[in-house]
Amino acid sequence: MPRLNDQVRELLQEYADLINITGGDAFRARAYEKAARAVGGHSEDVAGLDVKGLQQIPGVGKSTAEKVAEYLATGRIAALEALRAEVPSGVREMTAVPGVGPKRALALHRDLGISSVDDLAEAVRSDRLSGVAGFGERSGEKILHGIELLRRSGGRTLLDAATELAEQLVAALSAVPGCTRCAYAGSLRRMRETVGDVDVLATAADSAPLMAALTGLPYVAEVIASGPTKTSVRTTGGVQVDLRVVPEEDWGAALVYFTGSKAHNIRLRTIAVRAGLKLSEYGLFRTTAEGEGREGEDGEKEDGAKVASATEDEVYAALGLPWIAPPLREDRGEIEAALRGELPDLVQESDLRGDLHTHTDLTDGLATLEEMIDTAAARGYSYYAVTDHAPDLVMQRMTDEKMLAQRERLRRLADRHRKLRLLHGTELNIGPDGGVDWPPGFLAGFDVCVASVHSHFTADRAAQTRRLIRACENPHVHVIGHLTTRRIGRRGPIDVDLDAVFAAAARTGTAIEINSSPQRLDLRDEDVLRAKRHGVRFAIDSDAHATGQLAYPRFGIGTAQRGWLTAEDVINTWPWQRLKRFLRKDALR
Ligand code: DGT
Ligand code: CA
Ligand code: CA
Ligand code: ZN
Repeated sequence: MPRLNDQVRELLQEYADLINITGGDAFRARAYEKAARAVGGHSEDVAGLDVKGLQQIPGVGKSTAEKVAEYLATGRIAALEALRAEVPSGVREMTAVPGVGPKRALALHRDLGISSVDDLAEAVRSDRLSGVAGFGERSGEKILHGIELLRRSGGRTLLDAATELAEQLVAALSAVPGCTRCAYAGSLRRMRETVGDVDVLATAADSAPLMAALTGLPYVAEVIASGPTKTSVRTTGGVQVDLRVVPEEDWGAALVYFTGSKAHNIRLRTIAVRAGLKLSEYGLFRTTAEGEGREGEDGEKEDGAKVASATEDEVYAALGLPWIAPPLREDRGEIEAALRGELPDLVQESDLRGDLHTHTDLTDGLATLEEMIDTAAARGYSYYAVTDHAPDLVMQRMTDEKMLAQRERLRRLADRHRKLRLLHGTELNIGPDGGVDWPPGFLAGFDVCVASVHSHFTADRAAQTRRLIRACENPHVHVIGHLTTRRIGRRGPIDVDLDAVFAAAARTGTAIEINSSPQRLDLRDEDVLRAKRHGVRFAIDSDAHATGQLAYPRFGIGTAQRGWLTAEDVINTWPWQRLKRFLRKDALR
């Protein structure tokens, strides 16, 4: 839950935006905007303040104070609700797209019926904006770029874009003469679902050629700071990159330090101090009570004796710990587990034997059945499920006939793919009451059924919980797809009692998906940890809608590792015979 002041700031900002969008007094809008910032930045919690007290905050006038007081007392602001009713929330999101703004957003909504950022992108791509007043020839391009920037918003970048950038950087810097080692660190190495910036670490005797190579890259738009040990730049895509160059002998200590997380590092330093050592990005050193050595940053004396620094293994070992995999380095119990010798044997991408959630051009995929299957075969899988959308997702126009014809076509392809077991499946829609698209007789014809929520996102907690538990209890539902339906940076999760759903999934032998699409990564890491405690099994799937997306599981694997999963927890690492037994849902028979 955000701080109350931040909640109030958001509401006032929204109110200001809505005034602008609806063509209200620009002066008033600006006053609310200013008040929003004032409340957000105010050091005292607004919770304890009355109208008078609120007005003491510089920039907060009487009518703002009254609205805030109303919110504190009732949990809502009537005037805001009234404006919200006039403007779809998607239109407000559109105003945030650079190059659109309130007036244009409203015009697009009124004249073209565009009511979300997604609609807007679609309209640009299908050329619906050309000829509309105020939109010149290059506007479309600018808007698409603006949408991309917005989607990175909150300053954070999605994992696929960050990974691609980091791999390019590492390749470019590794090729610089004198560079002996180069890798990315930070939250990206820990496989967090989004990254704030990309941290790259390199070793060289002379850092200058590496720094010059970075600032000279064609996709570097701005040099934020540059020095002998650290250079920061911003790419044309808006992502910040921090490059640090250290002597080769300090690689391990620097890699531990810059991989983080900060919380993990703090725990390591505490362990070091207790052992009479000092850990920094330069190495692990012995400290002496009143030594002669040079003074460290925090005033402790070092006697100069370096205990470890060349490799991560060496640094952890000197602290009495085994090497800890980066996705675990969040101070979520990994230090304790390491001390007990109980670190999990994390699931790896190479453990995956198949993909259980994929689409073709029969519904909203871009590639044909044959193309998807050929790509899956090239990945070396031993089984592969095609799971196109079921009929209740009306825009996909699925019919029984189309589904059965696809099954025939898939069965015929089996001859061409003797090493790859082809599974015919579907992605069912979990209805508001937990029912799914087809009757049991038809469902029984599928090898595997994923069931997902694609509608009624705003149902209340009790209803969402009930519908998902009922889906788990369906003997034909094997996997719950993208359980919370969130889209990172664009749509929040549904309100659901996850523990109740996890318990039902464990009890009924229903797997929960880790949807590997970098836009979803649903379940997220901390919920994976929780689900595992309930004894839930997982499926790490691509939800691919194109051949290239069959590579997405590398991101889902990151989330699974951050959730401490082992191969045993993940049904699509199992040999086919074992998976086949799981798909019978014996618990319900
Ligand atoms: P991000 O970029 O927000 O997704 O997250 P990180 O973890 O990549 O954070 P970043 O880029 O600020 O710093 C990279 C690593 O450097 C971080 O994980 C741990 C280390 N680090 C940075 N600042 C500090 C600090 O003040 N204390 C400690 N112990 N470590 C730090
Ligand atoms: Ca970072
Ligand atoms: Ca950084
Ligand atoms: Zn889906």
